[in-house]
Amino acid sequence: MSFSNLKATKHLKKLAESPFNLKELSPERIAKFSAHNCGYKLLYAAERITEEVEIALFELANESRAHEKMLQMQQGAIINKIEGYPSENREVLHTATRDFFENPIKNSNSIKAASLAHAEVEKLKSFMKEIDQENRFKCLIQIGIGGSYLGPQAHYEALQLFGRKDRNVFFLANIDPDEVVSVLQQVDLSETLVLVVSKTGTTLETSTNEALIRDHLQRSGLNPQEHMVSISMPGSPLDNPKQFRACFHIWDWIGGRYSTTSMVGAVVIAWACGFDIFWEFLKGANAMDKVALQGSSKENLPLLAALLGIWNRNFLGHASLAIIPYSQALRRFPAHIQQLDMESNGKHVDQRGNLVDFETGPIIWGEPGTSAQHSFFQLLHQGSTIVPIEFIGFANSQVQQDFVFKNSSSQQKLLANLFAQMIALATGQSSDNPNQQFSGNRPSHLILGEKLSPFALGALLAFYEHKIAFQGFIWGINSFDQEGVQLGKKIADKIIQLFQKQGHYPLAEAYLKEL
Ligand code: G6Q
Repeated sequence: MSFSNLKATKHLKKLAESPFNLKELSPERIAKFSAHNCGYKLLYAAERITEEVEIALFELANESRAHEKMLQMQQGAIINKIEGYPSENREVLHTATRDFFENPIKNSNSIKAASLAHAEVEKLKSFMKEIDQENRFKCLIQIGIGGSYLGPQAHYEALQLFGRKDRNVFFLANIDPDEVVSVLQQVDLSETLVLVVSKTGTTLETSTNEALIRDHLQRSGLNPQEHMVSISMPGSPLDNPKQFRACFHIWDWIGGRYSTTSMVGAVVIAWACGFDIFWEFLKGANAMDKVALQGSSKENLPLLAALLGIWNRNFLGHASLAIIPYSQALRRFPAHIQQLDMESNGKHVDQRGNLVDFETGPIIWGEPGTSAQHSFFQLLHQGSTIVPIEFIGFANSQVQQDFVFKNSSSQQKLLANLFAQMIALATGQSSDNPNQQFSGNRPSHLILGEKLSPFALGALLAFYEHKIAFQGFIWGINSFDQEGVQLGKKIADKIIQLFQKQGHYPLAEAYLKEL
């Protein structure tokens, strides 16, 4: 049954006519609307819900069989499909890339996938030993775009403080020639390892940048094969040991944006931070995968977050969602979640190909706090559009080296600001001066951890992956394809051909004439 026709949807619509007034925020409410699991607390008293809404949201999850679909996903059912139409028709098994710890999922598809993924991890371990013994490479350039860039970059940066100080990482994603120049200016190619990451091995930006770097290596008198490593699907143009000193694999059952825990993110993290850090990161992701299977209760944190998001999107009508980590290490995390969410749930048909008659994924964006407070928070407090916020915070700093100034530490100041924002947005302020009035009732919640360890980062990544998947299950859409990016690519290919034919800047008119 479609999302719009579910009994719980109708009930929630009624309840949304009088959402909770956040000006009544109280300590009891904060205690009541909180849940914890896997080292995280989800504090959601500043969402406009009541107990009745919470119960109805879980009814929605049950009616749409969200929990059952999560189990099917992790067991390797073919869920990346649109019934009755040509579609990717694949399993969605990114969880298998870390399912080698306690109680692995038992199903032939997932067991097979996990054993393939585990073999790659073992291969990585030996490769890292070899590279460490050589002690030659001081820089690494990761060439790749989209899912082969955003997740690896966000998570490498989040773990950078645990990394080796003598190793520098650069990412080359864009096809903009200035980016190539900028990276080349910062590295000595003779000391550089180059990872070429492309699941398909055919992406225009990545193939172009690979060719440019290969050419520079050759022109510097170096042997590209000694410097380059590939990560792609078996049989792809990059899966070629004659051209790469090592070829790591991913498979079509791992979506690009869900590939951070596969070799796509593994090689750079293990090289920069050490294999053990990467292993802990995987363990954290796996622990949250298990939480997502825990059933339909608030301890299932990704499901709870999915439901809160649906409340804001479908029942309170908020079109946008800001992700604000109070952690500088997570500076690129919102960009990764932006792709993860918008490419997964920015869909207009359901899994049977019918146009949906309800809203799907919101517009996702964000930057770290407190910097964001000095930028766009004005609009969040007093603008004419209400933007719900997901805050991310940690009780302790990442490396526990804090600084006391004026009787409080920097970490305390950071957290104080986070809590202050949540309270100000929720409760607002009345004033005789209209310009200093804050309407309040601007919803948010907080996912709060102890410290951003590699384990906690893995758990946070999986928390978002599963939150997004749960929303897709409840909406009945396919969160795992990305047809929406194809049309622009096709047109760009034709315009490139026009460049080749005409040798000068082709106007849009020239393209439109050829149509
Ligand atoms: C992610 C998308 C997309 C993809 C890039 C790069 O889910 O599919 O962002 O990751 O287009 O693709 P390749 O890894 O195949 O180069």
